[in-house]
Amino acid sequence: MSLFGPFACEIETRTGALHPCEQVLRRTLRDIGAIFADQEAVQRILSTEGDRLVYEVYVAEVPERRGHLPYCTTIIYPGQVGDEYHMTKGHYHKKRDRAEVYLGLSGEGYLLLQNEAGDVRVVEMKEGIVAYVPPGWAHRTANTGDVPFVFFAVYPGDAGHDYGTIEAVGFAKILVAQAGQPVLKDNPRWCR
Ligand code: PAN
Ligand code: ZN
Repeated sequence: MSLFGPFACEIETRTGALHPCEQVLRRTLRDIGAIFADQEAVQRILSTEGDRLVYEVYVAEVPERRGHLPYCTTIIYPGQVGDEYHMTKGHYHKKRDRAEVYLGLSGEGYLLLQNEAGDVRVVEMKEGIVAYVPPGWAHRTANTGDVPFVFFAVYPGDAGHDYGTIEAVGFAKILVAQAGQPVLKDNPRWCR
């Protein structure tokens, strides 16, 4: 079904399910293990517990082209890899001057942002918090709570996604649990 005219979708705010949607992306630890700082923990989990679902994205049926505003929901399941919280891969927009808006729907987490000068910012998120991702800032989210962290995102249709830059250099900071609280630390694997 192609919905190029006006239409509405429904979001189940606890689970993040979006109906109707174009596709559901599922990211498991086996797929995205390389993003975590503690690679021994990744291997230990995979060999003792097996693979696990880290996050899902429900993508609305909106064309990814100029003039449209594609949107999606992201659900990050609670959990840690070593001390580091479950998180998304993170990306820049291919067109660096394209911004994005996130709206927290349920659970709690942090938005981590980093620009190409290596400056890092964090925004704490929960239900009802609207976070702005300005042009030129890479962005990643982490679940710091015990239940799924769900948020809505909307971005310009011609933004594009550049995952390669973050895959290559990572983020300068990581979000880890210390005595049960989220703490921002230098990323030992950051290459710059
Ligand atoms: C978000 C993200 C989503 C998943 O919709 O795409 O949270 O994160 P990754 O794309 O980094 O895997 C967004 O920022 N879109 O532009
Ligand atoms: Zn984005």
